[in-house]
Amino acid sequence: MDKNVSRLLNSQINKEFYSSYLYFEFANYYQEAGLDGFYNWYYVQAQEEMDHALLMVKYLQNNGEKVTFDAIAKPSAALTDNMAPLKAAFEHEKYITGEINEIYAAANAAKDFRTMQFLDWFVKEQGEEEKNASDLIRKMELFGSDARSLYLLDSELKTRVYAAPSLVL
Ligand code: OFO
Repeated sequence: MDKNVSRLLNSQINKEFYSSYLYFEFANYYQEAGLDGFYNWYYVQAQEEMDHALLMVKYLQNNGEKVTFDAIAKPSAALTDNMAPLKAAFEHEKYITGEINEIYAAANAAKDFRTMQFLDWFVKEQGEEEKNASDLIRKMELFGSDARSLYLLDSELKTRVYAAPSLVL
C-alpha cells in the first residue's frame, strides 16, 4: 500500500476513536440532563464510531500494514445547553467528511483503487451522518423550547437501535 495512504488511514483510526469518545461525552451530558432518548442516540453513535475505527484497523491489517494507536484526546466541546452537543456533532461530522475525502484523494493519486473502494462506504456514511446531525438541530430548533414536544422528540430518539456496520471485510 502507498505509504501516505497507509499513514492517513492510521491517523483516521485515531479520529474515529475520538469521535466515539466525543459522542460518549454527549451521551453522558444528556444522561445527566434526564433526556434518555438523546442519551441513547449518542450512545449508539459512539458505538458506530468505534466500529468505524475497527474497520480501518482490520483493513490495514488485511493489507499487511502496521497499525499504530495514538493517545485519544479529551473531548473538547463546551456543553452549555441541550443544543450545544447537536451543533458540535454537526461541525465534527463535516470535519470528518473532509478527512475521509483527503484519504480518498490520496488513494486516487496513488491509484490505490482497493482503498477507494473501501472508503466508498465511509463517504456514503458521512453523507447520512451529516444529514442526521443537521436534522436533529432543525428538530431541536422547532421543538426544543416546548417541554411536551421535547419529550416526544426524546421518545423518538429512544428508538434508535445499534446495528453492526453493513460493510464486511
Ligand atoms: Fe465515523 O462516522 Fe461520522 O464521524
